[in-house]
Amino acid sequence: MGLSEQEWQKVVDIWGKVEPDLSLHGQEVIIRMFQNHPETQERFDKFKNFKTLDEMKSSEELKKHGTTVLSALGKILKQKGSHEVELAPLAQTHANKHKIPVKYLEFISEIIIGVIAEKHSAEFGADCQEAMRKALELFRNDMASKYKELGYQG
Ligand code: CUS
Repeated sequence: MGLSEQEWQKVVDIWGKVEPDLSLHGQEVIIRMFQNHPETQERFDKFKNFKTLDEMKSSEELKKHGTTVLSALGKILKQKGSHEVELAPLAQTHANKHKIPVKYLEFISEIIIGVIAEKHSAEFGADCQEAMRKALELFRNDMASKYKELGYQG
């Protein structure tokens, strides 16, 4: 389950390629998420009425949300697994307020990997993808245990 130091380094390095363009990556992730898994869109009052791709693309709010999601995730990844302090408040709001099940975190993890693979194919080889997959799995597992502590079955 844990990642080696080399694996963490791969995760942190690729994140360094994502960060300069966080809002563009974030927008892409959220749009793809809503298109591939429309049920996730329903969770967000401010987004659930979007019907067309154009509507999604031109929404500053959606772009902002994408940035929020990826910056939260970036903070966590950079902790290389020692993310208790960063993760706890996130689990709290996602269990109690947003009600985002672990399944959706699984969806979004795969989409993030897909978006990075597309935009940074040269730097995001199989070993690097594997490291990122493991890091996101760890994140989800820890979110899931926090959810349970908080009484949210997720
Ligand atoms: O916002 C937030 O914060 C979250 C993230 C994390 C936890 C990482 N989210 Cu938002 C999530 C999701 C979305 O957005 C969409 C879909 C699904 C999920």
